[in-house]
Amino acid sequence: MSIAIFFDQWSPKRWTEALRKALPDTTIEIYPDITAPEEVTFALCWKPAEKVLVGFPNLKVVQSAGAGVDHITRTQTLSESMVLSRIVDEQLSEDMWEFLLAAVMTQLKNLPKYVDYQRQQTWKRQPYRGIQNTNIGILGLGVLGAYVAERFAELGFPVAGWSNSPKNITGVDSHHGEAGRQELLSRTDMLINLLPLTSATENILDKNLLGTLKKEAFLINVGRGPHLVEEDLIALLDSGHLSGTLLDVFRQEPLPESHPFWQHPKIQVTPHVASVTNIESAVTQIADNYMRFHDGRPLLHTVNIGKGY
Ligand code: NDP
Ligand code: OXD
Repeated sequence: MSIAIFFDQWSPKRWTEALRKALPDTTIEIYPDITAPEEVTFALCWKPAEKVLVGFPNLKVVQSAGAGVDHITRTQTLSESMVLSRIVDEQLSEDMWEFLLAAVMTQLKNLPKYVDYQRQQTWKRQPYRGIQNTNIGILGLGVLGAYVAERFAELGFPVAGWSNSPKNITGVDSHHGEAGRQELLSRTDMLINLLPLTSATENILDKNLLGTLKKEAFLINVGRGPHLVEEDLIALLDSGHLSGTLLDVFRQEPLPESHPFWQHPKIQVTPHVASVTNIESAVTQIADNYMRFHDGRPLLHTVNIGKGY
């Protein structure tokens, strides 16, 4: 039994050191330097190369190094007998909350606009919004969405959320289904996308959905790049529908130099930093999951492979 690490974009160095410390008796290798592929039973992945896992006939557990699993489900063929697991970490929820709070408050008080005005030496007041009259809509009320929804509600924002199944979250209006989504969108001033990327949610942020929002609404996408139909967003922004958007995730990361998002006056770009996995706490979870697998106990934070999240 051994663990193999498949990281196509992140450096595996600190992860490998931490994992070797946590599991000193376990063989841990980094792809492509795997000495015995048939010994690999547990794969730790972040954006693994397309179909790379087929070369490991005895693989039983595929562990995402982050909260999302789309980088695995969209590139690998997982058998029904495999277990897919992900990171769920309180600090990840807290960091997401802090990022979204900063994004929303900055927007409410027009701070990006004043940065532009300063560059033009323009003294001009803008009308601003307060917390009580800013409706927040959140797509996805899972571990992250539910957490941030409750925090926004505690601050006094009117908050509504949308998920597959109804939720009971203090201070949050729960919606589900097509009609529920329409109702949420038509009232929303700030739309936050925290859905996982699955076949059901790909391209969900299109002209129909975004067009249902109020004219002055603002979009924050911290889910995944392929949720968004980029041409639809640009067309809506250019036509004066939507006041702007903050995008943290993209179809191609890093965002290519020539991409129109970089220069668009209504688009703010952040480099996939809304909430970054903490290596130490992630490795503690991963080592725990490995020992659970080793001892035949149920794993933590497993994902329904059929549903894709
Ligand atoms: P969860 O799996 O815990 O939650 C997913 C939520 O989405 C659930 O409420 C689920 O509904 C809902 N959902 C899924 N599919 C649909 C659908 N078709 N229609 C309506 N609702 C749906 O995920 P997390 O909250 O942990 O994470 C969400 C995503 O955030 C991750 O997948 C990742 O893409 C992104 N992320 C981004 C980061 C960043 O830095 N930008 C950092 C970490 C994560 P139900 O509860 O009813 O099943
Ligand atoms: C994650 C992410 O899924 O960083 O953890 O986006």
